[in-house]
Amino acid sequence: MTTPLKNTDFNTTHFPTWCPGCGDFGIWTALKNALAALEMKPSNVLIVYGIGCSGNMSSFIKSYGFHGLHGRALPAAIGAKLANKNLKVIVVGGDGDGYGEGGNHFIHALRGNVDITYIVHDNQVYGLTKGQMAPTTELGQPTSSTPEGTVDQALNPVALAIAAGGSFVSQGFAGDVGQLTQLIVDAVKHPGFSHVNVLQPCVTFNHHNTFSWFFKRVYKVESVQHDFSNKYEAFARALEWGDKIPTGLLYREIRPTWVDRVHELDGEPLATRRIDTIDISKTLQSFT
Ligand SMILES: Cc1ncc(C[n+]2csc(CCOP(=O)(O)OP(=O)(O)O)c2C)c(N)n1
Ligand code: SF4
Repeated sequence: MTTPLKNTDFNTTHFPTWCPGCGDFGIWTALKNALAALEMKPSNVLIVYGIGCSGNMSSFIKSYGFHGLHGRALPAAIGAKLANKNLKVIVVGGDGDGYGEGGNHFIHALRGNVDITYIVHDNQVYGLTKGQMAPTTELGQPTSSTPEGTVDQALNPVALAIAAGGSFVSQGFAGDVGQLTQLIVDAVKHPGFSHVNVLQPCVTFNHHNTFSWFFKRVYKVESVQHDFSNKYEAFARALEWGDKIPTGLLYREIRPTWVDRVHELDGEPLATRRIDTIDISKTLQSFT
């Protein structure tokens, strides 16, 4: 009998260098929890990282890793997945990296539906380079590059993901590690491109979207009987920002992956896909 994995099995010899209190710690814990719950050995998973405080996680998680160019994590990850379809591929990056520099890759990854998972640390600023405005910075928000306030409308990543054809679109919060762990587990098990946008307070450079600001606004979509298979309902929820912000699985559909489509062109029938359900409650209890 094999010994169950623990989240500490994914630690490296480096302790994170993030600012004390940064939301990145919650995402780091949730990702390690999820890898352990999924029984994914470090040698069976590739994590591709963007550039930023978020991408610095490459030094703090034990697995195969690739830390490439700013905004180019998704194409590297898709290439790796297509070269080795048995590899579990996860991408970790920031909102600047993924929705700014890499915005085009994000849109096309969503519609392509390659079977990888994309976790975005959405802190509404460029953290590593000291707090410049990011695509998700709220309109009018002063930042180090816009001291008098931004004039661009903020991008809504989850609404964009649904509109662009995402087959698994979800939103977590770095202050709720339990829910985020479950979302990452479900995302990795989803057959297709899965997107987890994580609301992640940057305690050093974003003094507006703080932990307490989010705690007052986030609510779990399960608590309002949200139908994640209804695209219109999902889109309406995804647009919410301000007084209330939804977390949880917003939208999911099962459709052929990019590889399935290629096989179809080769004359093979489309695979019948299903999502396995596993009970990770016991494993989760051991993390609390
Ligand atoms: C092509 C390119 N442009 C700019 C930079 C400088 N740069 C490094 S990290 C970064 C911002 C990262 O912000 P984000 O992706 O939001 O991640 P965070 O640090 O907030 O986690 C920038 C602009 C770079 N490395 N490469
Ligand atoms: S600058 Fe912000 S995002 Fe980066 S480690 Fe510090 S608190 Fe976290």
